[in-house]
Amino acid sequence: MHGTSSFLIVANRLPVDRVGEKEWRRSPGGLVTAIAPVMQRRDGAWLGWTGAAEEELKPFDDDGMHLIPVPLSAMEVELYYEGFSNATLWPLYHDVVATPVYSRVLWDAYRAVNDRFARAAADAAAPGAVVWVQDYQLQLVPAMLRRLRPDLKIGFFLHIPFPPAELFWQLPWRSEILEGLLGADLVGFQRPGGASNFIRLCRRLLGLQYHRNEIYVDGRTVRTDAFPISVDFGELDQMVREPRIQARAKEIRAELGDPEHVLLGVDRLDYTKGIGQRLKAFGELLGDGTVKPGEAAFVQVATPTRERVAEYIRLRNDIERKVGRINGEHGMLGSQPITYLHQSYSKAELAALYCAADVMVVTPLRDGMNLVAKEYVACRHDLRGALVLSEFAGAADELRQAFLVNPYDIEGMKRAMLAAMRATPHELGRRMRSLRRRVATHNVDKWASDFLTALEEH
Ligand code: ADQ
Repeated sequence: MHGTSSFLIVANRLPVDRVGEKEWRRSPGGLVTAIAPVMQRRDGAWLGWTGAAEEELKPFDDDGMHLIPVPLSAMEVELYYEGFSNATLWPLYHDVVATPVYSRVLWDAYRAVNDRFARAAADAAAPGAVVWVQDYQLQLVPAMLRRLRPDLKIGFFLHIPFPPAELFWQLPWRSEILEGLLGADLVGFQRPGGASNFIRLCRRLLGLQYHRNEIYVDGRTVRTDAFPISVDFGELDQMVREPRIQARAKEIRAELGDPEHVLLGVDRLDYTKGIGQRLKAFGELLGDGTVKPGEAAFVQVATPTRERVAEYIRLRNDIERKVGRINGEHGMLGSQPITYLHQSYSKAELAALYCAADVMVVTPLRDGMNLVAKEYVACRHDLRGALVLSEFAGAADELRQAFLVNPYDIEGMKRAMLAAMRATPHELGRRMRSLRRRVATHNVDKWASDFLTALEEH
């Protein structure tokens, strides 16, 4: 018996968060917004975990979407999610900026959970359905699903970087992961470099033949390409024109003591985001007197994330110590150079923060894309504001008019932050106009439709 969904998204998490006992709210994020219309047009469904362990829920409808929960036990959350996904794959795929954990117990759990997702997808999909599998937690699903349902059209998109062969080689289960991905008809990456790393590995590790961006495996052709993800430019551009957002932005500046320059960082509290490096650079600008206390305020919003994984506990302590030290050395009664907020905010509050910030500081050590950089650009129709952006973010391929920096180079970061603070309105306008042109024409709708068109034409 096959299911009835002719379009299926398979992701680690469902696109809704629980509010209260029985209520759900659509999770923020462009992916859902971009996919929702396709789901409604095609009788689509979304398959994923609810975010709570040991919970068995029947499929349900919410916000016009058909949602199919996949249960995880508490042990699986620890071994598959916190373990293999976030303590093995996440650091390995981000240039080993933290040391990956290689453990057979974690791998076994990853394989078992991927198998459960594949079976659930096989049950839900209508004959010949299009199935789009998302991200690093589910890399074995394409091949597992193909074995169960060879009639399906299967796409896979990796939201994080795909590492160079020299790093991927470390993984004890490197062939299994590649074979898992090769079950898809189309394997999408954020950057062209991800696709070429993948092709190179398929050739060297599995001895497969390829031509340009097509790999030949078991008499099938697997296509691979780059599809840089983006944001809902129109929605953000509209939102920041609302008087309430502009008023809130003014209020934020006033609360900060109306400094000449407001600098802003917005990230999940993750060691790949380069938060410590940017705070160090800002602290040194204060320390060497280049920036006077009271002249500039740095707001760092860091959303809590993966709080039970050891590296994240270490990172939180490290950042909080750094903030304390800089504020202790350079603060004054009633005014501190860094405002650190370990909290999540609504879309509207984030938009107001973006509008209040003269300099947006986005300095990951490695990042698949980085949506925060694109959100900032989408919010600056006033053509003011400067974006300081790491060369190691996928977004740097497109946002060439940002103040590009190497986050490992503290002197270079100080220079870039200073240049951004001192730039003339004319220069800022020129840069922002070009950045906005890019994000407006390459928004999240284009990302989703480019991927799905390529998959369906395959
Ligand atoms: P992330 O690593 O989560 O995403 P990012 O692309 O910046 O990184 O997306 C973060 C999202 O969370 C943004 O939409 C941002 O607005 C939101 N956010 C951040 N801090 C917040 C806060 N305090 N309160 C509320 N919302 C907050 C992964 C990859 C990226 C890739 C995306 C999408 O690591 O490289 O760009 O997926 O593919």
